[in-house]
Amino acid sequence: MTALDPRSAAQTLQTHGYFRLARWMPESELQTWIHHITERIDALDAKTPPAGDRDTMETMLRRSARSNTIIRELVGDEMVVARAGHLLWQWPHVQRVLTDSPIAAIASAYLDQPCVVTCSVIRKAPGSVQSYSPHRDAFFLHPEPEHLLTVAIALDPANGKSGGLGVVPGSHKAKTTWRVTLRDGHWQQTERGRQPTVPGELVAQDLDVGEALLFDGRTWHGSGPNESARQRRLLVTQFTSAAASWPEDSWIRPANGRFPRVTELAGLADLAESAR
Ligand SMILES: O=C(O)CCC(=O)C(=O)O
Repeated sequence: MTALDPRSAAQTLQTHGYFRLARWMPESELQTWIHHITERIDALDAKTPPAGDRDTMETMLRRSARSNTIIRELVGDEMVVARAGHLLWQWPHVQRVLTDSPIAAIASAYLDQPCVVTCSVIRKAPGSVQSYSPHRDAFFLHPEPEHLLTVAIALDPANGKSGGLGVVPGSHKAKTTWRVTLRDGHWQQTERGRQPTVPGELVAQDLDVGEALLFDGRTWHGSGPNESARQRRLLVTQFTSAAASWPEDSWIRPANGRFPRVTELAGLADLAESAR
């Protein structure tokens, strides 16, 4: 395997808007790593009460912005895990990959002092109709300047059949002139700009277990339902730079005025874990 050059990966991100990262963990380590995350999601699922009658996407997302929780969806006649998050960087196994891996190196080459905004597992159970029409993450997350990097690590095969990701290459270059905020139970358009149309075709980025897709927060991407017999889980993390400022109406806000730098996560994760 050729050694990764983080600066060249960052250059590819700058030019094309995305970068595919080959599996870097040895197979046995990868399986153990995924096993730990699976156990933690199962435990979180077991202790998370069902959504109440008054729950809306807004209340569920806001809760998951303050503490790790589970968002479920109906598949067949069963409520199953659709998302666990959004602070999974508190989990030691996740945190290790965000602080000490090629991902950490590329994030540091792409952003000035990367900070973690959100970290969650997005799960599509077999038969899940959960799909994401083409969008930019910068529609939902509004740092100024638009310093945003999304990293999706495949915990299962993520491909056209299982609801894997596609991107529109080169679509990151235009500034984001349309935004939505979470208000009154829904994502609502802000005053800024007109709703844009997708600027090209999605190109499928099939990922095998342990591979990752990194893309700029302005890169258009999307995914379809899971028509395979296996679950599809992506560990999705959004990074910003320490220099970016965040609006007051951001649906996810840092606890102490700014998002934690990657270099600070270890101490914070210890605190979060010992408080459990
Ligand atoms: O999990 C997926 O397939 C896509 C998720 C996504 O695009 C998002 O959360 O912005």
